Amino acid sequence: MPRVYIGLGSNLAEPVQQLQAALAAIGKLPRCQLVAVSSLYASDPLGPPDQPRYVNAVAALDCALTPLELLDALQAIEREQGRERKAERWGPRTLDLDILLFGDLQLDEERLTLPHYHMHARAFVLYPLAEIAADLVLPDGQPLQTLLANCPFEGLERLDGGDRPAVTVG
Ligand code: A4P
Ligand code: MG
Repeated sequence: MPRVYIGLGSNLAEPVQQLQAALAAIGKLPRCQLVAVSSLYASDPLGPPDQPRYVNAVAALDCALTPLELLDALQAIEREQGRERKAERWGPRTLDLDILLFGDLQLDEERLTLPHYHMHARAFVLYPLAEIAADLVLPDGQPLQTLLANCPFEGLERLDGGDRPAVTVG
């Protein structure tokens, strides 16, 4: 089964609880096995600044669904948790579930781009990901540690008070 990484984000209506509810729902997806979850991180909003801070995390899943089946299932969870899609780009949301990586798959389709198009430079994705997959290499051959070395731990706060994941390169 391919190893899949999902980025979770919320900045409305009790974000920590939103992420916990989403993780419980992801844990019940058919033909999938939840294998790891990072700490939760508070993060400064990327996009319009007049919105609350986000809570972000990354989960690892072994998944026998097709990528589009998984996207449908994740969007159903978003809807279930009151996600509204508004015109404003990168505006506040109760829950955002992004498929960051689906094994080594590289895809550029209307509904799905893999790896997720913005993951390479976002601290709120890379640091939680490094907690659960420090040795990961992206499908294009880039080690996660190289991306981390170029992405400052800025505007991020680990909510369990633990140390940030170590960067071993750079
Ligand atoms: N889509 C394409 N590829 C994917 C993928 N790999 N995973 C399509 C999930 N969806 C994918 O997404 C729009 C469409 O992208 C989907 O219908 C799907 O077919 P959306 O969730 O409706 O909209 P969005 O999330 O607002 O758009 P976008 O561009 O994906 O935004 P991002 O990149 O998700 O950024 N700041 C902080 N601190 N933390 C955050 O989590 N998140 C965002 C949203 C902005 N600022 C943030 C955070
Ligand atoms: Mg999204």
